[in-house]
Amino acid sequence: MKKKLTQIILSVIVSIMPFYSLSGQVIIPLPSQIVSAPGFFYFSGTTKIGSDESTRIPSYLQTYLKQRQTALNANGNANEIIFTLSNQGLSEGYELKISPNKIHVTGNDEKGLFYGIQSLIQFLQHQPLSNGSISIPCQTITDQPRFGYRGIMLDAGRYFQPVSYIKELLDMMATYKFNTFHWHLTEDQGWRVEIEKYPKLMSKSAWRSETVIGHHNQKPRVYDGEKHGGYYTKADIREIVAYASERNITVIPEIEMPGHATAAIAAYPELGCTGKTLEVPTDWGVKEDVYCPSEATFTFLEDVLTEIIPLFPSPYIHIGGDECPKKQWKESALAQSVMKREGLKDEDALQSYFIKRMEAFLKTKGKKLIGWDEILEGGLAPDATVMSWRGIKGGIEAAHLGHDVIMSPNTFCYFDYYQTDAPGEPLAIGGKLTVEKVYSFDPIPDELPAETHKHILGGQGNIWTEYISTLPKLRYMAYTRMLALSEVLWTPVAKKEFLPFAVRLNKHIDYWKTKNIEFANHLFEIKPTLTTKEIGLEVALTPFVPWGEIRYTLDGTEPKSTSAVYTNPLLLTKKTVVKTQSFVQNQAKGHPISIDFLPHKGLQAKILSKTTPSKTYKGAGERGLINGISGSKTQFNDGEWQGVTPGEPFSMKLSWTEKQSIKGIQFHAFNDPESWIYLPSEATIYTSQDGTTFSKACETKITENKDTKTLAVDIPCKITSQFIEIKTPAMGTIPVNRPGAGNQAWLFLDEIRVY
Ligand code: TNX
Repeated sequence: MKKKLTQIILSVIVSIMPFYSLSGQVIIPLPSQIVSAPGFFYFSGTTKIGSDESTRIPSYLQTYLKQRQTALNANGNANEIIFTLSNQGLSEGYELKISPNKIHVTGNDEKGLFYGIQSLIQFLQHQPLSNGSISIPCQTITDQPRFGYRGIMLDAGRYFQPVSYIKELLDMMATYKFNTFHWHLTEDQGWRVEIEKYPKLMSKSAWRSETVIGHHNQKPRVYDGEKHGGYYTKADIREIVAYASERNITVIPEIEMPGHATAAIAAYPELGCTGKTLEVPTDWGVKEDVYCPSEATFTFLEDVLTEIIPLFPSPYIHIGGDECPKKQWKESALAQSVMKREGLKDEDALQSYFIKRMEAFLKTKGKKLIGWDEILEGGLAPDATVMSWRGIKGGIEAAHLGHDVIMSPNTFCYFDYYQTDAPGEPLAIGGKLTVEKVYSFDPIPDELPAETHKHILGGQGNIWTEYISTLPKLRYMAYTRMLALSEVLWTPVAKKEFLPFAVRLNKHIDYWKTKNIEFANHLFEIKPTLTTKEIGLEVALTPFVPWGEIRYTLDGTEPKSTSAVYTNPLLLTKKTVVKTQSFVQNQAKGHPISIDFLPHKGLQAKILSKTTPSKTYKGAGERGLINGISGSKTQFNDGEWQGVTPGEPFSMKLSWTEKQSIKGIQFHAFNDPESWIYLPSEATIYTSQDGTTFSKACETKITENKDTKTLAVDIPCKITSQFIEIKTPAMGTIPVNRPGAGNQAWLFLDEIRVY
């Protein structure tokens, strides 16, 4: 009900003032508490910017505030902004008291003061300017973060980013109150940090001869023929760390081990298990060349960390630990002898031994270890902090074990995924993660008992860069979702509400555009809800955010400002293409979307039983597999595809009120080994006289087809029956040499057409 009301109020407000904020609220992340008061503070050229002795405000902020005044009224009100430190209250918290004559920013500590100023700056950026002054509505903001760890990770390994790009990212992070920059400095495709003891890391590992163009899965592969690389000198690193520190951001370096290490092994083959000469990889994916657990490797890594540690004041060092294929360890006499020597039962235990040794080393240097959730496999190092990326499972397990956790699940925090299914998006690694989904993230999952909550330090958004090689693309992929995550990590859960956030977000996106920083904006997209009715399919259209109106066509043409305005759900009874788009004041916004409805016998069937899909990939609901709409040809998390929980067979039983004469069944299966999704080996149709006892009617074997992302499986089957069942067996484990080897494969199904 509350949501409904907000929606109505919002649509009224936004239809009058389409792009303005709600009651003056402009700040992202939304503060914990705002108490409005009458009147305005007018910021102008005559506003006095003061500070009492006890405070320390970074000089660049003082400069910013002064600069902001230069274009403003030189004869404005005599008012002032003052800053103080209170030395009480939660760290990073602040109070911003805005009255007609004075703005008083009080920081609970220097960090709090910094964030108070960030909020003030947002007012100066987003409040309207009139008569040469910026009017800020009077109010008292009392604010503090929900989590102490608010991170963004940048992958410098896949592409080297110049220092200036990183500074922009750090500026954005500071504006939106992130306090940790996780810097992924080593990868298969490039080593990015100067280590004096090992010069070949800079001369060889930091460079690759060329890079694959387009998506890694595309065959045949095409390469750009251009040498790519670079590394940060120690001076660069000191510069970044200092720049970050001035913005209340701690930099955590990541030196990956034992996997994702091909670039280093290419320079020093003795670090690998095979001794083979390698080149720095020019394509993506998980590589088999990993560090061998030899003493030479440990010496190398300890030497590297010994040079790294003095550069980074952070209490943590990230050692990676993810995606380490064990094939070479299985085949290596040395690795096997270490296992024997240490009494380790398998290669997972060997990885655990590896990480524990590194943790012990880091401890001698006064540093704590963080690793990706694979470090749970084979046993966690005693004081390790776990960064949960394969969903939240690893985080939950680690918190139960009493370890600290940073939640960074790919399902909510991967900014390299697509942001929409709409066509026209720049190339991304795959998947789909909308800004709304990021916003819905809660780093403390319901299933975690209260006493373990203290172990969830916070969350982190990850910018993996296989497909992000330029600054404009980084902005497009990361910034919009980063703002959503900022609110997840800062704002109290009870205050989080997507629509009001979206209104503020749109304003911020528009503001940055004026500074030539282009964010992605999918806020004008339309979400269809499909409901099967007795005589067809009902299509309800909801705008992502209720701005302007939705227009549509049913004749396959693109919607125009004169096309029909959508008011009520559409009932489709025959093959139809619905095309629809948002319009604000007759201007088309966002992208058009298209719904292709193709009816079949399944639409009128009753579902007798059906395997419950996985919680994460529910598809389009109970009838989603027989709703006349096929899933996307390129993305499995488009809301149509259903993921079957790994390890379970799939079955769906349908019945009709009378016998049907059926010629066959066709269904789609997704095929994306990079994402651990495989085709089923076979599919079988059963029929029944009574809906209880089913017997086999037809079956088909499916052979793997590596080149298509989706496969339409056709099972011709002439039957006359009132009841049918379609079944596929449980999927097996992922073979070695494939991403996710050893895990159970996923099956993704969509439209099961009964014809
Ligand atoms: C998995 S997340 C990886 C990265 C890739 C990323 C792409 C993690 C610890 N490993 O190496 O870049 O997926 O989304």
